[in-house]
Amino acid sequence: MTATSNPLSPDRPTSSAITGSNSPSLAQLLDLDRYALDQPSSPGYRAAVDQARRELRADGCAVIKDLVWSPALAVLSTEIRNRKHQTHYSSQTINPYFHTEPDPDYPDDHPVNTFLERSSGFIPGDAWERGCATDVIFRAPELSHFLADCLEIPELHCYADPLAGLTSNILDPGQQFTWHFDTNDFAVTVLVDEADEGGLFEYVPDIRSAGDEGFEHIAEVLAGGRDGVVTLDLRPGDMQIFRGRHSLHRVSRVGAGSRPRHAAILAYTEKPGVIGRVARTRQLFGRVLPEHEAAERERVRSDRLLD
Ligand SMILES: O=C(O)CCC(=O)C(=O)O
Ligand SMILES: [Fe+2]
Repeated sequence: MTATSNPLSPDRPTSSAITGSNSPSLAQLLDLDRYALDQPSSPGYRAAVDQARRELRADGCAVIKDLVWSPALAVLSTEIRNRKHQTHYSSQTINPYFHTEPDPDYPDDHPVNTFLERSSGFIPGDAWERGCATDVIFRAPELSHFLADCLEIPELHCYADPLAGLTSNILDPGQQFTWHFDTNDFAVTVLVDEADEGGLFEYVPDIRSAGDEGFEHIAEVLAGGRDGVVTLDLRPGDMQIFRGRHSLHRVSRVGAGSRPRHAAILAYTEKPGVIGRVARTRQLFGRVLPEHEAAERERVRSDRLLD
């Protein structure tokens, strides 16, 4: 089907043109005029990469403002709403390291033994069919190439995990994703629907480093301290690249009377073919697939070979 154009701006797509096409093109979804992801040798591309690198070097967080066209944003929002019944919600109390059980080796008021509420849900990877708008963005080689450039790594591959590769993080009214560190080196998020009360992404840049756990400062933040806390100005359509291994972060509680907050989370790995661990997959999605079981058996086998 041919895409109809937007009467206000002939080169830009309309939501109905995007929804009507079997599989939208990247140009229908992302503002390639501004960011030129499809022309890596252009000055526009270089400028975007340089800016993101500066932001990532400064505090581990870069925002690509308005990367998603606004008509495309409406399509992404509809795709999330249409799949929302497949959300796996879970409510747990976790420490910043994603553990749920106390550790008697540490005092009771230590971050390791401080458990706060994570109540949110994920729409899993197998809810998105190939070629839907969210999936087109996730799998676009132009985007993974751009992200690798921003992160200053040679190449990126879509996380091959069938549940955790492409997800949407759902925070309904009253829910929060409390303070934590990520286990991945970086995360890529597109805010699709913002809350009108709460639901803000907050982080404390480099609160820990490879040589220093930063427990004292972490304890202060967990107790409600605001020292060093940055609230990100993230708007629907923005893409965030975030290094969450060293920066404590959270999504603050969405107000009881607010609209829900929906974000698309695009996961990439430096090596191809990576599949997540069984235990973590169950924690986040409440189930595992045969691929997870097979990868776990493979790990055991290769571990034995290495011994
Ligand atoms: O929804 C977000 O913006 C990110 C949530 C988060 O920190 C995570 O999924 O690890
Ligand atoms: Fe996180």
